[in-house]
Amino acid sequence: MSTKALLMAMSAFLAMGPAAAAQPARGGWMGPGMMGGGGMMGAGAQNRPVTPGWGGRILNHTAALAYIAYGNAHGAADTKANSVTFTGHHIIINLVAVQPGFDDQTFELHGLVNPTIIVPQGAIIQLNLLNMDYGDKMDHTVEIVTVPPPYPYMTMMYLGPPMVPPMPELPWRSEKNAQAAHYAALGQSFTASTPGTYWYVCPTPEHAEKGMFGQFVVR
Ligand SMILES: [Cu+2]
Repeated sequence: MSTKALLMAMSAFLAMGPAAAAQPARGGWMGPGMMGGGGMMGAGAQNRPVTPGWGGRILNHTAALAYIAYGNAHGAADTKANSVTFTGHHIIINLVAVQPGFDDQTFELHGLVNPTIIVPQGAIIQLNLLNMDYGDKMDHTVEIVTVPPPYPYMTMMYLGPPMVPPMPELPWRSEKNAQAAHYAALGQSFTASTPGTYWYVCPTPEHAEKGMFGQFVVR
């Protein structure tokens, strides 16, 4: 399979897999007070390394690198502004949680840390997350909210109704050796219907407090 075909398969894999299907495409931003039912799994499903059957996708290291390559090949990165700007109506964002070589409690895209993500109003967004982190309490997920930073330790209590609810927590990678490890990935789809400045945030306790968030702009 060519690299391009692999990347195409990868995006379709995340976009259309059962894990994504478990997170139904949403017709627009969630309204105030609508928390969405699919966001959280039971507490027992959190804080553990990825195991088969965790409920989402599992990528090996090669597939994880292909996921990153796809993410870095879409959208226009501006290193100075620390932003990635997307155009078009169907947008796939392959966000990474703690890519090897980057600090704890960060998101990566295009090799940028917590970049401002800019999308056009009305675009259908496939927001994917790959957790490459390793270690106790290094499960991560992402939600999009209107509440600006700074965030407290118990971020989730503070954020209020999200515009895009969190996906289930993605467990940390299966083992310390990054080449041999397996990685959790999930995706969900929504429409960026209302212009404005939002934040994408990891709601795991302490993570946003430590800086795991970025701006998400719809314009
Ligand atoms: Cu996190």
